[in-house]
Amino acid sequence: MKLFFSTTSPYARLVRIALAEKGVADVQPQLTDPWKDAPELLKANPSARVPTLVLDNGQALTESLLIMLWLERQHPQPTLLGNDAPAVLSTMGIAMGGIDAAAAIIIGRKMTDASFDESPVGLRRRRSMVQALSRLEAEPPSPGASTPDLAVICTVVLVDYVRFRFPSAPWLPRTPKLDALAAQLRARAAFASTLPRDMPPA
Ligand SMILES: N[C@@H](CCC(=O)N[C@@H](CS)C(=O)NCC(=O)O)C(=O)O
Repeated sequence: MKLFFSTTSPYARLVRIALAEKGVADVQPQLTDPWKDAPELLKANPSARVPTLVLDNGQALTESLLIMLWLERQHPQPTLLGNDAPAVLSTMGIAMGGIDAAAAIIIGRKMTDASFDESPVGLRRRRSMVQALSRLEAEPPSPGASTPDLAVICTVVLVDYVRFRFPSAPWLPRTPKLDALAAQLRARAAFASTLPRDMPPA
């Protein structure tokens, strides 16, 4: 299998962590800047977005949540749904909303410039981030003793992405519990090896 990913994408990081936590090793990582429209990525994914996972039979899976759905079906153990799947998915949805909002601001800046942040839509996305982080800080998901579930994975991906993209934003809430959770999970190779960083120069 081949996984198109970038080092900045929180969506690609979700999939990379999920693959690693499930011990799926037969994946060739293909570092790709989706904004450069690499022909191979465009062929596999008409939206030219990462993550895109091309299976051994040539079928391409796109969209992080769909890739993780396939992964959970294909490799049920260890499960990423924890002991209480609806609770895990509910918390995951909050974190995913925060990731979508943060990514929307970064993409919005590409459409206009930093003024996007304080446009009506930009402010709405900020509010989504603030609300998601505040809700998660009030009830942080518990990492438990074994494989972290999708609520934990998604929350940590959100927190690390926010710190990466919005390092000193004064409008963000303080989230000491979430920061501690992210720091704790960094002890796991799946998390440490995928921390967001700028893409290397082409
Ligand atoms: N809903 C998609 C979002 C994927 C996405 O937006 N990826 C970004 C990188 S963070 C991308 O490839 N952007 C290129 C583009 O939008 O043209 C998912 O969950 O996988």
